[in-house]
Amino acid sequence: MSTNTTEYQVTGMSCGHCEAAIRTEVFEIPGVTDIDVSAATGRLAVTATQPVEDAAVVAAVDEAGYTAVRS
Ligand SMILES: [Cu+2]
Repeated sequence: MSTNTTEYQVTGMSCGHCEAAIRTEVFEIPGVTDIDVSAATGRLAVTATQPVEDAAVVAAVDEAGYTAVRS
């Protein structure tokens, strides 16, 4: 099974709670199997079984209260 990983830069995160909020929202996107997110660097990597729309990730991060930009 092939996977697709896309990376984003997130602004506004400050702690583990922020990371958890983003994980919760992004995991709701169909096909997402792994999320690597760091409040320290702002990096968000989303791995999925199928290509994920950037807009879906941006919307999920927005739902959590932060802003993501494809990097
Ligand atoms: Cu926080």
